[in-house]
Amino acid sequence: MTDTVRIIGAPTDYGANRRGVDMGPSAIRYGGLADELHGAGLSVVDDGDVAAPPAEARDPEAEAPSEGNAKFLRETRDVVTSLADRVAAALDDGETPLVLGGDHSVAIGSVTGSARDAEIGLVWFDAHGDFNTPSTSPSGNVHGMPLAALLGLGDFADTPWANASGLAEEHVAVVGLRSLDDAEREAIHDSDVTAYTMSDIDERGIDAVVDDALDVACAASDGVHVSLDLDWLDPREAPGVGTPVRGGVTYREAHFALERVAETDALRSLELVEVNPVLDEHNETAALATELAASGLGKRIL
Ligand code: 4U7
Ligand code: MN
Ligand code: MN
Ligand code: MN
Repeated sequence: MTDTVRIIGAPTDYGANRRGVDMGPSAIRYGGLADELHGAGLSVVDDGDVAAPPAEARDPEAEAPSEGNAKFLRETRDVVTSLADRVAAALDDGETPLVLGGDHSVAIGSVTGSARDAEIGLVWFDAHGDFNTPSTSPSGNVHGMPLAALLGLGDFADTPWANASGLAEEHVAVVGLRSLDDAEREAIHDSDVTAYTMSDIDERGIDAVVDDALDVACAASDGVHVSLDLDWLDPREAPGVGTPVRGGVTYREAHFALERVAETDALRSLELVEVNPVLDEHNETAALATELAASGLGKRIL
């Protein structure tokens, strides 16, 4: 990565059924992001937010993409398209994009932008697989679908704004799984994505699992995008998320994992998603997100 980090906010809640996660970028900035990154010895520029108008402001007559029961797909498409351009522009200018969500559907844009004219790997830290498609999703919420979308699975085979990154399943590792819908479990099995559950972490330890995940992603030639869903952590550490699941990684395990990311020297772009200040306690999940970003971007204690 480069010494300058470019913050790009993607304040969406479309993918999470509109519950306050759109305030994530503000909460993370307010939680001290710039100070934390300066403290890690980095230069920081803030590129502001991509436009994400409230759904009510949209023209109900406008043509909507028709992928099954997926909610707010048109709004999601518009946001991820402009986010992809912003991420690609940051990389063109020699800066490291740091995307702040918003719900996890924004990863479609982050990965697409990061993969423009490049072969990238992906590490996805999450309690969930995010492997649903519009036909399999029990909720219709696109934040449960971004990996399937990026890989062009199911209905997403015909969705060029989502599936055009060229991301290869072989270069994707998902870490920390503990909540999968039945169809997701099957789809992950049928794919060439490498998936590590919380049981893998229990059994082998965070270091072995994260090292293996990074090996998978670092096999791509042009670096790695890291997507960090804050619900990866245990809800005791990160209460401010929309879909908490008990039994997640600890504060120390999360820092350790992000420190390992920095040590690879392969980090191309990073994102922090699913922070919901409405559900948070004294902004602690947002503050935690700032700390983890600093670890991922190279902060060292000694
Ligand atoms: B997140 C869920 F059904 N699988 O699809 C779904 F359990 O980005 C949850 O990882 C998705 O937070 C969680 O709605 C999406 C549900
Ligand atoms: Mn999740
Ligand atoms: Mn997620
Ligand atoms: Mn969530």
